[in-house]
Amino acid sequence: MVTPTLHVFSISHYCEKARWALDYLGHDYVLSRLAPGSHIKKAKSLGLKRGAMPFLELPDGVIQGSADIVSWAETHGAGEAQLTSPENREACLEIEQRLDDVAGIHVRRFFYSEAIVDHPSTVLPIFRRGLPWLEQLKLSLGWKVVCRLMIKGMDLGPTQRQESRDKVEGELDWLDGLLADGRQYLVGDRLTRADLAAASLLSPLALPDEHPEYQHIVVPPLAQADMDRWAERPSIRFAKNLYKNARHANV
Ligand SMILES: N[C@@H](CCC(=O)N[C@@H](CS)C(=O)NCC(=O)O)C(=O)O
Repeated sequence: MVTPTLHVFSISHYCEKARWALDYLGHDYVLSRLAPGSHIKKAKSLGLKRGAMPFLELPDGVIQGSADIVSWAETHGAGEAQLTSPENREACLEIEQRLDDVAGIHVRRFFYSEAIVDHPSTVLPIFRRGLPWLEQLKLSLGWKVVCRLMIKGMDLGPTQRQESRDKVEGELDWLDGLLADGRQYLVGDRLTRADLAAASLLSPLALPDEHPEYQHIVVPPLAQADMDRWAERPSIRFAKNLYKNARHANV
């Protein structure tokens, strides 16, 4: 049997969600870190219309998008572990979808609106992490262009930073509200994909020690000040705890 390949950007929290699900459910897979630009070529070579990462290359096709990869990981699980039950699946998917559509997008825009716009050289090392040396070289030479495309593609800037910061705060309020009754997991009494989604998509704010890629990430000063303010919020503590208890890094 051919081992699946998970194609990722090292920095991407959506990629981390898919990777965590594969790890948690005991899948054997090859991790392929790609550089921005090369990811589009790879996606096209696999017959995908868009480059959006992550995608999982299988012997008989390709699955794009973290939620669909988590679903594949669930139905093809190697062991006993599960990330939903028939009873809670709908509730988990609803929470995950909201996290994907709001927190995921605005955490990223909040971070990049400062990091890529004002401190682009600090972001290059994490994108270069684990790439073959020739890819590292090409990425370093093309970094200015990549940053320009990211600024345009994700609509980054100081006003946008503030807008996304407000959205992030709103989503932290929502999660804090869910956690206010002292529950250990977002849905039911066992870890589910809703928890994985929350923890991975908040990981750029929580920076858990167990994150497989963020050990040397550089946080720009405005983001750091917000993250210091948010550090004791239940949602951020929840993300950190989940990493500590359920993320066994596969670096
Ligand atoms: N909802 C999607 C979001 C995927 C996404 O936005 N991926 C970004 C990286 S964080 C990407 O690959 N952007 C580059 C592109 O689309 O070409 C998922 O959960 O996988």
